[in-house]
Amino acid sequence: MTADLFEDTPPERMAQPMVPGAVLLQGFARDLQAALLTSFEEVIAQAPLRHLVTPGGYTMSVAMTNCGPLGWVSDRRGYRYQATDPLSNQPWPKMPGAWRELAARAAAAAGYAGFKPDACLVNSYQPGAKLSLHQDRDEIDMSAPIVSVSLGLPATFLFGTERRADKPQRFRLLSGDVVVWGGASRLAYHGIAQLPAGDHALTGARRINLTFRKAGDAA
Ligand code: MD6
Ligand code: FE
Repeated sequence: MTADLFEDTPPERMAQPMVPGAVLLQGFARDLQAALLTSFEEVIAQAPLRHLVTPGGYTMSVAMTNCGPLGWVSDRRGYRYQATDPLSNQPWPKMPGAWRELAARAAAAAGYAGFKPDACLVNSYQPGAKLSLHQDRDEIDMSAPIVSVSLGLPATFLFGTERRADKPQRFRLLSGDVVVWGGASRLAYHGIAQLPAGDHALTGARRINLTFRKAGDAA
């Protein structure tokens, strides 16, 4: 992390604890937004965004794809990580080096040194899309955090506890914000409230989210 990245960000806005183990790094990726979106276009040209079906038979309103050695997929058989894109049976696109480095820097800034993601789930929300409360528990190594980068339209992140019934806290995520999440909060229920209509200078009527994970057991 370099000091000049935050020249115009007051220190108290830099790293906000959300709950124990989870930190909101406001504007951490601000200077990288345009470059991230360029490589986003390259990733989705190789592995198109698609609306996955849940094991229960619902089509997700969020469009998803992946890059990196492993990708998260859902179908009638369940949720899992796999090395190939089921649409092409080819490996997922390479994780851009600048993405991996951003994720590692953000994790370190939040107290999780040595984060080496092997999966990046790419989510695209159009107005009206939402992500219901869920736990991220398909990863093998729960000691690694998850790093989540928001781009484009603002969204409300719902952040609960390990009990689904507990009322979630709400956090507003803006383009360039990074959430790092692990430790005691690693299995907290979370989701994204229905995305309001809007138009963003960089993404138009869309919110893009990149979540970096250590999903597999390879070093
Ligand atoms: C999103 N994010 O922000 C969805 N999961 O679009 C997630 O589901 C998520 O942001 C685990 C950790 C951070 C996240
Ligand atoms: Fe999640």
